Amino acid sequence: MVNFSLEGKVALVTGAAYGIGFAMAQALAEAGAKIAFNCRTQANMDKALEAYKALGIEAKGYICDCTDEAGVKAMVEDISATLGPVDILVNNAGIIKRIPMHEMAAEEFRQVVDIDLIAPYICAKAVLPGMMEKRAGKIINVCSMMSELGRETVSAYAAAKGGLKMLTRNIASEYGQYNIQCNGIGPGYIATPQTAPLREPQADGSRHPFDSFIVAKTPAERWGTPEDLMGPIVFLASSASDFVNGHVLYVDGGILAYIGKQPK
Ligand code: NAP
Ligand code: GCO
Repeated sequence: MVNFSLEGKVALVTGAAYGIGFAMAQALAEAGAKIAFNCRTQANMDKALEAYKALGIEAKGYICDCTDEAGVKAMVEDISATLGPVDILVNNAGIIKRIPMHEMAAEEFRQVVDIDLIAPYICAKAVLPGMMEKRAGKIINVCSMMSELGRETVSAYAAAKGGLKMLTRNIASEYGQYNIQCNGIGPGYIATPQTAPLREPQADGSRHPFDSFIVAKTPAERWGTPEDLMGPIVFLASSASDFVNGHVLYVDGGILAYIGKQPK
């Protein structure tokens, strides 16, 4: 029988105070996993803990910047000591800076790569020893349309998310022998705080041009919601996907398959 249950598993979802990470953590909890998550501010932590509690989820929260290798190591050690070794890591934490590349300071480019690519490496490195010892583990990296496509102003983000796709494939290649599966999940355009600037109504009340552009580029003719990621993440975190490795599961309403709505 296909098993989607996560009973007895410990999941760490990075950046899961809100947005896509919160929804994925909720899904993993509903499938039976114990949840740990991190974010960078006490204010977001407090709000997140309230939100998890309202859903009946006893999430364990950590104030930890995913780029801080010592902090991540300490967080993973504390999770192991209190909840148990991490069975499932979802590298969700991420930022974007929308700046034309020729105007982007190298420091800004580095910050995006640091959080969106180096931090997933840091977090994966922290959980791998425990997974190798157990000879079982799931690492899921949150990729993007920009793992496959480019667009104006997101050079650093696309470089990082493209790199994250290849890091996913490399972890899968190097650690598959330990029964560790590493896959990516690639959301399309999802309505969260990260994309709010792309959906804000114009001063005259009309739709943001990018909002209309994305709806025209999506066969489903809508933006995705964080809830659209809940089923796919349970699949990738469960034994139902034990022979799926190095794959990026795109959850995009069909954007990558579609040339875009023809002008009328
Ligand atoms: P979001 O609403 O901006 O949330 C990002 C989360 O990451 C927040 O919880 C934030 O918490 C946390 N975070 C950021 N930097 C961090 C760091 N250095 N250490 C720890 N936590 C950090 O973004 P989202 O839309 O939910 O996106 C989540 C992930 O999905 C990101 O990797 C994003 O690139 C990816 N994605 C988003 C979309 C989309 O359309 N929304 C599509 C494809 C992929 P704090 O600020 O409190 O630390
Ligand atoms: C952008 C958006 C996208 C989404 C997502 C698409 O500015 O183009 O923020 O990058 O966040 O990554 O999959």
